[in-house]
Amino acid sequence: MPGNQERTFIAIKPDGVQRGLMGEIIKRFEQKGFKLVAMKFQQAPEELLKQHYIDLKDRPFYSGLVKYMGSGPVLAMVWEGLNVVKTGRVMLGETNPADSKPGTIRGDFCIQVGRNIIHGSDAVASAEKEIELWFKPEELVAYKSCAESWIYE
Ligand code: DAT
Ligand code: MG
Repeated sequence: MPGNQERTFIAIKPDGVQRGLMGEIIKRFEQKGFKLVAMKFQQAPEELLKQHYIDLKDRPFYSGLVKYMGSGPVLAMVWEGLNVVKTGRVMLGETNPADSKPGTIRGDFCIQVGRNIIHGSDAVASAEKEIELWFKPEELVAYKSCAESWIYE
């Protein structure tokens, strides 16, 4: 049962928001059976975005990436469930949409790596760091899902 409480940080980037894909993306995580724990719609401050992508600070696309992420509001979310970090990445597709299979979010809805509409944590440890960066502890909502025993055996 504790494995069912793994959490990942998912963010719909400014292009995903502007293109009206929030509902579609939330729907996929909901229908899969994952549980929404937190959600925040915001114009993210530059400092937060720089910190979020700090591991990429030496890459040539870093400043463009931070600018793109700050070019409009983002929808930050925390989703919970068994293997949600890994499965979430599978649902997203590859970093480059050109390599993403149809049926994945990036495979279905975008074309270029610099406009790939969604972020998802790549490991349990980075998920923990990202959740802490984007949310205060009291913004994570504890509740029991009535579907739980129909999703997990
Ligand atoms: P992911 O978002 O799949 O975890 P990442 O962490 O390696 O990928 O990179 C973060 C974001 O940076 C990625 O979603 C899009 C952008 N990016 C990555 N590689 C890029 C590249 N070669 N050119 C332009 N943008 C890139
Ligand atoms: Mg990444």
